Amino acid sequence: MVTNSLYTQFLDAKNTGKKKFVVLIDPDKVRLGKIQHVLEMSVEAGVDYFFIGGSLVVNDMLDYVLKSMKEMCNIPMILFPGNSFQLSYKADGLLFLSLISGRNADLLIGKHVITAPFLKVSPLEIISTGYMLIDGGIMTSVQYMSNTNPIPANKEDIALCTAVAGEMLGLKQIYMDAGSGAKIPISESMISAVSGALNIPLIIGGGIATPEKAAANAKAGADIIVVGNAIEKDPQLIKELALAIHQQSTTPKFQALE
Ligand code: 1GP
Repeated sequence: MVTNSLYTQFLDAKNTGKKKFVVLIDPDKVRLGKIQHVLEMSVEAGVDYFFIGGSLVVNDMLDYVLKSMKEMCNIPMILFPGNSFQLSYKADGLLFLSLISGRNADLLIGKHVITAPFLKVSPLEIISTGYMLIDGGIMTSVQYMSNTNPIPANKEDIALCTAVAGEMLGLKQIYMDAGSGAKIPISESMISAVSGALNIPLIIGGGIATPEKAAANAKAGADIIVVGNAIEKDPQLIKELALAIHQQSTTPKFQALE
């Protein structure tokens, strides 16, 4: 049961230095036997949220997957839609993504205009999110499907200015993503540069495959870490990833004074 709004939870976590761990579920790749195992491990490990989505969802499994997940656990489920068809009222929230690293007008504002009337009357919590693709050393599905160029991995200044512009435009959080299955995840140095300039939560994902990298990202300033691919391959990783990320939570200053 979600008590606070999801975004309030994200902001509180950022302001108190609590690091959050998100498991990404691609509804297309879900087999219900396996998902049950992933959910059990997630509950045990203290996973904070699920993101549900994929760049290209081929099967119409979304409602069914969400319904089954809800029956099995109460970790909040947030849609991370690859396109406007990936909508279900069975989730708790939706990342309303504007692809601010690209110059594809449709993904900056076009799709949003089309989906706005449906989302306005939906029970979902809509969280506006500046979505930034960073080059991950391989052509990812999201890069191909969005028809945009990612920000080069070594151009920290471009990433920083893009994220700050997103915050100034009023977007509520920034999601920097190297894309699912990225060969090279986003560098700690880029995370640190961007995080230092933002007052809103920073989500990092794409190609994170080890607890060490997840911890390093959190230490560098990521507030929320997303892992999908590595968990699909080895669900046992969930526990180690959760521990590595949560251990990077810092004690809030006011508590340290007590
Ligand atoms: C992709 O950030 C997510 O959008 C997660 O990426 O599947 O590579 O972990 P992975």
